[in-house]
Amino acid sequence: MLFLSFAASAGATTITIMSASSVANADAEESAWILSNFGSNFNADILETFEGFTASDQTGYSNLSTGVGTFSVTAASQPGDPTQSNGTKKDQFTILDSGDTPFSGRYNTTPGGNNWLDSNDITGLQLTTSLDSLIFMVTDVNDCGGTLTIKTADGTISSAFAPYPTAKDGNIYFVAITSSSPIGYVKFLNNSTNDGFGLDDFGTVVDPPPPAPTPEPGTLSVVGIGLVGIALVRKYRTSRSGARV
Ligand SMILES: [Ca+2]
Ligand SMILES: [Ca+2]
Ligand SMILES: [Ca+2]
Repeated sequence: MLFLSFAASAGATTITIMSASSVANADAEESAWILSNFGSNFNADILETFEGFTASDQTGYSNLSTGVGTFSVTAASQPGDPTQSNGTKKDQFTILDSGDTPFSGRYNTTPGGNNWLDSNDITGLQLTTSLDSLIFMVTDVNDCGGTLTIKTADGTISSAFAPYPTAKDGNIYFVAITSSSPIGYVKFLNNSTNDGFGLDDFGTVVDPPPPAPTPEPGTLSVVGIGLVGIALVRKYRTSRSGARV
C-alpha cells in the first residue's frame, strides 16, 4: 500500500516531450499544448531566454541563478570527454551563441535572440524551481549516441526523445512539465560525455488577469439616478436661495 501511495504521488507530475521540425513549429506546439491543457485564457510567460548573460565558450558555471530558477551541476555529473568533446571539458555548463559555440546543432530559440544554455557535454545538469508548470525548448538531443533523461523531484522520468541514430544534428523539442505541486527540481541526465544539448526559453503557464472591469448598465443607472437627485437638490436650493433675494 505504501508503494502504491508513492506511485500515485509520482503520477502527480507529467512530462510531455514533443518533437518539432523548426523553432516556429516548436512555438506552435507550445501554443497548441497550452490551449488544449489549460484553455484559451492562458498564456506562456517566458521567464528566462539567457539573452541577459554574456555568451562565452570559455566561461563555465557550476551554479547560475536565472529568471526561472537556479541551474547547477548535479553531484554525479561527469565532464565532457577529454578526447572527444568540443566543449571546455570541465564539469560545468555554459552560455553560448552562434558566434562562439564549439558544437554543431545547438542554437538559440528566442525570437530575435542569440543565446542558449549549453550542457557542455556534462552528464548531470539540474534546474531547481518552485514553479508547478514549466515549459522550454531543447535542441540537439541524442545525435551522437547519447540518451537524455529528464527526471523531476518526485521521481517522474521521461526520455521520450528520438534515440540515436534516428536523432539528427540540430533536432528540436518542446518540453512541458506540469505538477499538482511545486516541481522542486528538474534533472537533465545524459549517459554520454560527447553528446550534449541546448536549453532555451524557459517559462511557465499563466492565467493573465482580465482587463479592468467596465461599469455595468445596472451600475450606470444607479449612478445616473444619483446624479439626477443631486441636480434636483441643487435646483431646489438655488430656487430657495433665489426666493430670499
Ligand atoms: Ca535565447
Ligand atoms: Ca549536434
Ligand atoms: Ca547532441
